[in-house]
Amino acid sequence: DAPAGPVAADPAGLRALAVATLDGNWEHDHTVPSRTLYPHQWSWDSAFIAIGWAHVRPARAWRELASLFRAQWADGRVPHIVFNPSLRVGAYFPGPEFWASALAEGAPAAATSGLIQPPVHALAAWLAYRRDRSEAARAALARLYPRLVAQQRYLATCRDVGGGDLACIVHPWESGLDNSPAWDAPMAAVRADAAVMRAYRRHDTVHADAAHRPTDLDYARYVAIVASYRALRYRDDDLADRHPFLVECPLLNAAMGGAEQALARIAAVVGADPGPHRDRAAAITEALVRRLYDPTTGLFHPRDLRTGRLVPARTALGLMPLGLPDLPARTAASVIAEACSARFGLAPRMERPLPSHDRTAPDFEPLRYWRGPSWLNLAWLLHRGLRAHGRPDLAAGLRRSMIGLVARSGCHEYFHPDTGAGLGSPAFGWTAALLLDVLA
Ligand code: 9YW
Repeated sequence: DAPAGPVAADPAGLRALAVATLDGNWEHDHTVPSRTLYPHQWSWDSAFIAIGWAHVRPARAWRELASLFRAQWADGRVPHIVFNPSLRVGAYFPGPEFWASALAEGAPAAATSGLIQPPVHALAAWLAYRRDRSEAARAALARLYPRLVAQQRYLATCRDVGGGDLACIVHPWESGLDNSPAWDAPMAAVRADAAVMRAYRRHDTVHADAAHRPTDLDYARYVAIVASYRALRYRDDDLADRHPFLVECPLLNAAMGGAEQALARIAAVVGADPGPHRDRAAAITEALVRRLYDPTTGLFHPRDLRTGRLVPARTALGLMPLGLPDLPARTAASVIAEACSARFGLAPRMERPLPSHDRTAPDFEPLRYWRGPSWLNLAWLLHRGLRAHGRPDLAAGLRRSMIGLVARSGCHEYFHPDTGAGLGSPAFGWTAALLLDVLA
């Protein structure tokens, strides 16, 4: 369904479209990812969205992060969804009644999920501060700092199930890339019956084409994994002995390393010691290379802690550690070479947008969510990595491709990896926010 013409032809028009999208999704103290599909507050969406707000309404960037961290649990976890109590029951599945966070020790007053998402918030706070060095911004940053530190501590302790200085995810939703082919192998071991889903009503398939979304069997497994975690009130002790899904994800750990880099900078502003943050960033980078890099593919891969093996799928997740500036030069070079291969098609003049999965793989699906379509947050993270590793030519190509997607199709949730047509929800928060960042 090609549009009649470009949605916006020049940077000013694009900027106006992005700001209107964010304004439309603003909800008293946070921004919803999408009015239709995702009407509550999502964790990593809020971080990306704060980066966008910092360019146009900086006070909202700080409110966005502050409202999310108000829902932080006593153990430091930042929940992946914070529910808006004023929405009707059933506005989203799985809703607050499904998570039952109130039963868990240390949960906040607000109803939340019990899972996490990639910790890109310290980076967002740092980028927001770089644009807005007002006294109010410094105060907001100082209030956030201990909460960001607690978020990292949670990941580095409660979630280091493998004992190798990396955090594990206990659910595919925690990766942010729900149905990535990266999770197929670990998910296949999760016992679930598609009939489980008859007890629930999925909400996503009402607003989006079911053929673009995870399958009912995926959802049955998602529900089964949450049920296992929820049964012990989201406690993290003995996960190795009892939990059905435990995986070290390259994106989540790259974000955790990047957060320590950002915290070192924030510490210097708020009068704390940057040294321990730098040390932890170095340790996480080293652990990522040691545990998740495969020299035979030249990419990073998730490690399934239930089997001890790397997951063979080559997905865009495997490119994300490029965001770590201290990645050894040879490792960075091989990741960049893979990104430039036919699998991902990165180039100074890109013919097609960056896909979320290897285009040449038999399970590449151009329409289904994280199994092929192009997403602006992954492109944005890779764009940062390319700049950090001295490839402004490739970064410029990726930036042009990101801008071209929105110019052609608007602020969609994701895009067709061949045609660039808009897919998923229209008026999607992080697409608008990250576009504003690359346009600046
Ligand atoms: C769902 C809100 C969230 C994102 C995730 C994305 C999706 C929820 O939407 O998850 O219903 O599938 O996978 O990364 O934070 O935008």
